[in-house]
Order: sequence, then structure tokens, then C-alpha cells
Amino acid sequence: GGPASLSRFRGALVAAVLGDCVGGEFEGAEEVPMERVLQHLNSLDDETKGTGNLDYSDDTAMARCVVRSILAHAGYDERDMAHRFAKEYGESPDRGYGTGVVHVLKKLSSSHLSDVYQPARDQFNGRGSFGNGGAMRAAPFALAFPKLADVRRFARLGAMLTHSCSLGYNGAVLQALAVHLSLQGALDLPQQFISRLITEMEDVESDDMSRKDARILKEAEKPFCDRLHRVRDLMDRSKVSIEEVISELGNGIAALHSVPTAIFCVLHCLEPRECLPENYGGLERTIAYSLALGGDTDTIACMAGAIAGAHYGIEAIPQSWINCCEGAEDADVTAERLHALYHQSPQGG
Ligand code: F2R
Ligand code: MG
Ligand code: MG
Repeated sequence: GGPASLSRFRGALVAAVLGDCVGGEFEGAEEVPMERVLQHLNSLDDETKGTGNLDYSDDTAMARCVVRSILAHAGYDERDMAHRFAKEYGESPDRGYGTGVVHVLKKLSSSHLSDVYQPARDQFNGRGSFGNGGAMRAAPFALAFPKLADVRRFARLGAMLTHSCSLGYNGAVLQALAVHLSLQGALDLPQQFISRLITEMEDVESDDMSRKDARILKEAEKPFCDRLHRVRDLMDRSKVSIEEVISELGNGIAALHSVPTAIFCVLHCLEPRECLPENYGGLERTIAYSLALGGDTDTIACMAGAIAGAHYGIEAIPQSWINCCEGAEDADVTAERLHALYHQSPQGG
């Protein structure tokens, strides 16, 4: 489809759920041979396995709250979104949440809270979380707001409900910007895609708080820009091993060690790769490659899935994969509603 077509919205939301559900199998594994990944993905074609047998985790649980809150208010409402996160956690606490964020979610359930951002600020002795929990649920902001400035603003605020460290919420901004650009067809020109992300993140990371956090955590002056430059260097290489990707970009639970990695997975899999089956299309390659990195596989595959899904569209996702994933059909339905909201808003920017 053309820029911001319904197929791209459906692809983004459904492939994010898919990445989470199929990635759950390997989350936390240090080494995941491609053979095991392909076995797992092949098993999704087995119709006897029933439908919706792979559960979604916190990634999708929280993204669903973001989607429902935005749709209910035709925009961002911090109290409503915070309330939905808390309610969802209360009803289904066993979705594999991060060990720190559960304290925030419990506090957010209080009706006496005057500032919904405060519990997040109290995390980690006041430093805030730099985990990827804000980024893993950031894609819907790109699907709700057509203007880039709104995507930046609301992805940041939505992440700050649980992640007050700039290395957490800036990761959410980067993920949302990647989905925003992909939705416009920007992955047709991969070099321009990465350059635009670097330009945006130069600005995002120029504020005092980002600079201060980077200094305290002994990271590069602009940590996400630094990683995106590494992504560009890896993209330019004809061959790159999984070990090099992990050592250059990471595969961990920190936003800094997973959002640029997810972006790389999408870029690397735009073309056929020797290690991946010839009959796989780009979206299948992206999901398989994300899982083969090991580490935080559900979240990296979820984020890569959203970016890739916005590029390839819903037609690129095998129906048998969709059938296996809890919440995939629901994501498909809500994508249509987000598409309508997006196209109601004034365009541009
Ligand atoms: N948590 C997981 N997976 C591991 C275990 C799953 C579960 N026990 C099970 O087996 O079912 N996955 C999910 O968590 C990630 C998103 O985490 P989020 O929302 O960012 O959580 P949190 O707690 O804020 O941060 C995660 C960890 O990062 C470290 N950390 C963060 N900020 C820190 C800081 N300022 N200083 C020191 N450490 C910091 C902590 O270890 C946090 O616990 C996704 O992968 C999702 O799938
Ligand atoms: Mg998870
Ligand atoms: Mg995870």
C-alpha cells in the first residue's frame, strides 16, 4: 500500500504482537541457533496446534492499553493511560513484567495520586528506569498521530508514566519515530531512513536532562545517536555476524541495548540473507533474525515487527503465524480504528 495505508497500520500492530508472542520462547536465552528459531517458526504452520496458543506478554498487554486509551480519548490522556496500565497489571500480573516496573504499576492503581508521573520518578533511587518497557509499547503513538512533533511528544510522555530516565523514554521516542517513518514508506531508501533518525535523535538528545543522564551513566554524549551511527556502519558491511551485532548494539533489557538493535534487524533483513530461508519474505526474515540474537527476544522482535509491519503491510504476515498468537486478531481490528483516527487528524510535519 501507499504511505499510511490501512495495510501498513494492520501490519505494524499485528507484527508487533507476533514478535512478542513468538519471541517469548527465547527471552533471556544467551545463544539461540538459527536452526532452533526456524524449527519454532515452522511449528506455527502446524494447524493441529490450535489457535492463539502463544500468549502475549507485558509488551502487548501495555501496548493494548496505549491503543485503547488513545482511541477512547481521540488523543493522549495521561490519567486514563496510567489507570489502564495499573488495571491491566492488576488483572493479569503474570505477563512477565520487569521487576522494577511492577512497583510503579501498583502505585498507579491508587485513586489518590495527584501526579501520575511521580511513581516512575521514584524508581531506582530517583534515577528512573532505563528499561525498554516504554519503547516496547511506543508503536501506537506513531499510528495515532500523523505529525512527527506529536509522535515525539506523546511517545515521550506515554513512556514517562513508567520510565523517567531519559535513556528509557528517548528509546520510546526513537522506536515511535522509526514506525512513523516506516509508515510513510521511508524504508524504500534505507540510507535516508537512518540519516533521518539520526537527525531527529540529535535534537531529541540535546536537552539538559538527556546530557546529564548520559554523563551519569557513562554513556556517549548522545547515546542513541552513537548507536544509530553504529547501525549505519553495520548496514554498510556486506557480512556481519550475530556476535558482532550483539557486541556493537546489544540485545538486553535496556532501551539503549534493544531499540537500535531492533532497527538494525529491520534494515539488515530488507534483503535476502544467507542464514535465512529463501522462501521467507522480508517480514519473516526480520522476525527470525530478531529471535536469533537471543537476549530480550520478545521485545526486540516486537519492536522490529512494528517497524517492519509498517513497511511490508499485513499481506506479508503468514496467516498461520497470526492464528497462533493471542491478541493478533484483536490488534488487526484496532489497527483499523487507529487508521481512521490518524486520517481524521490534520496531516503533515
Ligand atoms: N522482564 C522481562 N523479562 C525477564 C523476566 C520475565 C519474568 N520474570 C518471567 O519469567 O515471566 N521482560 C519484560 O521486561 C522488559 C521491560 O522492562 P521494563 O518495563 O523496562 O521494566 P523495568 O523494571 O523498569 O526495567 C527493567 C530492568 O532494567 C534494569 N534497570 C532499569 N533501569 C535501571 C536503573 N536506573 N538502574 C539499574 N537498573 C535498571 C533493572 O534490572 C530492571 O528490572 C521487556 O523485556 C519485557 O518483555
Ligand atoms: Mg515481554
Ligand atoms: Mg522482553
